[in-house]
Amino acid sequence: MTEKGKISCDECVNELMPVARKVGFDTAWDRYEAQLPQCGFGLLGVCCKLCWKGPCRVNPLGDGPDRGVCGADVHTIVARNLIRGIAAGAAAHSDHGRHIAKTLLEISEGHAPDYTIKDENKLYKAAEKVNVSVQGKSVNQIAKEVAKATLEDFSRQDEGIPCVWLDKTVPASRMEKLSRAGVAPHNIDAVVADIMARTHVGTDADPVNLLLAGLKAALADYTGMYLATELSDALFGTPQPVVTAANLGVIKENAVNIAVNGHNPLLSEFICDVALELKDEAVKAGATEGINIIGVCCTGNEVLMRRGIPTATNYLSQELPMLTGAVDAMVVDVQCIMPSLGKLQECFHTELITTMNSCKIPGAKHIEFHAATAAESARKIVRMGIEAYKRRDPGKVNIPQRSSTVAGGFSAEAIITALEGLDAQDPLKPLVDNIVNGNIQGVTLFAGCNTTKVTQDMAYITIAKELAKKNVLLLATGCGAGAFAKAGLMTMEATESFAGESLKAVLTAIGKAAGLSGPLPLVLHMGSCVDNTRAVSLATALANKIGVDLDKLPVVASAPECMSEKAVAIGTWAVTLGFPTHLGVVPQVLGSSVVTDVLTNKLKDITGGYFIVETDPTAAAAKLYNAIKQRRQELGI
Ligand code: XCC
Repeated sequence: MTEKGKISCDECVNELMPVARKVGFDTAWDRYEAQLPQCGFGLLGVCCKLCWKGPCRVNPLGDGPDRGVCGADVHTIVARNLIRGIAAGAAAHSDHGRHIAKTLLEISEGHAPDYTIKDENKLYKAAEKVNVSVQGKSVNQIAKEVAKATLEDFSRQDEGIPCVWLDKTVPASRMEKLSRAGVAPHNIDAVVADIMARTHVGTDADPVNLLLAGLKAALADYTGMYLATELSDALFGTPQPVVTAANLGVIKENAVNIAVNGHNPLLSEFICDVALELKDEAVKAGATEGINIIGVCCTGNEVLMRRGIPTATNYLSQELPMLTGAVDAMVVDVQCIMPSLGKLQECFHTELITTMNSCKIPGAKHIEFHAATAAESARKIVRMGIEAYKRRDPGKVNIPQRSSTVAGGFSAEAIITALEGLDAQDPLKPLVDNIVNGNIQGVTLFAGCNTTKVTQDMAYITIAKELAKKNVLLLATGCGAGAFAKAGLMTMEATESFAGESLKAVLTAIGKAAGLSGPLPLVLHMGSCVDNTRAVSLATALANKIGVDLDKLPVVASAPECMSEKAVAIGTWAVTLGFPTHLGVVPQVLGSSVVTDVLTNKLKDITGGYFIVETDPTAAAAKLYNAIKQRRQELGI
């Protein structure tokens, strides 16, 4: 149980816990409880198991051995553990990006006939970023050259040339700073491999040198994310504002419910298409409302942003949709998928279907996804859902009737389009003007996960309300966006209720100019975790417009429930790009005073960014606001 005793702010969780008990299933919260007390050495980051002479544990309080068998001290151990996490995060995000880039290449070569390039303008924008001229070339030819230029960010051997998707997406002054510090990656894969190599036993022992390699890997993570988002937009469309719903009430009793879970839109897009195509088969099976696709975690965010597919829940409560007894299939791709789902599906009729070679789960059926046969796989999966529906036990159906309206789809482009309503010639001007005059004090990007260590979603909601009151513009991605969506904070009503007066006035002016019936939502949904780079693209546009570097902007980031290695990588690049970045969960580094000092203090001198660690949400909001105020002061506004 978390300190305050409440496991989640999401009432659906409380409602379905008795069902979990009834079917004899331990949820993530139960499993957390069973782990307590968690290992104190692990929490401090001082346990080293990089070689089989270990595991070695160093007591940072000086009570016991102060070195591992090889002689590594606590600083080396903590730094090595941390940067291995960053490398894993970078590997995960960039593998997603590589998959998208390779699919673009396959499409351009005619090997993925089911796909089309839905947003040619976005492809042209990508071409400009990777220095591909579009003059006189066919869309296919451009796609091919963009894909190849992008894949060079995974293969370039010249260490003097930085990754193009980093170089062209941050202000020139930031790029200079990164290059000077020697942390600009030339090749995503090489940088990840470098971390594995330098953390091998008996290699890099200097904590600062290790951390610098970590910053480089974090920027490789950024690069992989950026290209994943931009090329996904080219393939599937750039999100535009869309209204949908969130929470378990989106599951329909009279429909074949198919949940998409994970991160990658390559297959889920087809599942959505095929759901429409096979509606009659579902109706024939008795599902009068046809096929209902629902999202979980970030695959959910992807299809919410582009198609308005409702979201069922975020990471920590991903076991809940199955517990309703009304999910007929859950299709998963990669990352943040709980292995427990394999066990849980045994209690229900649900088909759990894995689709990627790198992600198989005992208990699941595997239908391997290939770009060449995407629609065929999607049809097979949807038909499995229809068959499972016929086996659904109505006696086990238990759908909490709770859902909130969500206005999502706020890509950077969508925000700019909305601003064009106020100034068609210079859409960023109204935003800059309102930041300068203080109507908008600053911007906070909420990112990151859920964790059992705190009350699910609570810190997100508390910090957002505190900052909104103080006229801070709020953006969100990933499971943070899921928290706000479920809590009804992505609505115009939330703006009316919780925004400070001047923020409300600005959001209303933009909303009205954009043809909405009221203000923009209190929290703008920018997408999945890979889409955090959408916020950077907006920040970079702002910085370039004002003529300053990113570390001068009153822009901060917050990850109140960070958990995954991807979140560690994201937090690290946010700091490397110059943003004050809040962590609401204590990072596993406190065992080393050197590493802690670099991350929360010394890094400021190199990148301008720093970590703020604060587990109390109200205090965190105050610290984030102070960071914004300080930036404003330094800018003289
Ligand atoms: Fe995973 Fe993206 Fe974290 Fe959620 S936020 S728990 S990484 S699903 Ni990205």
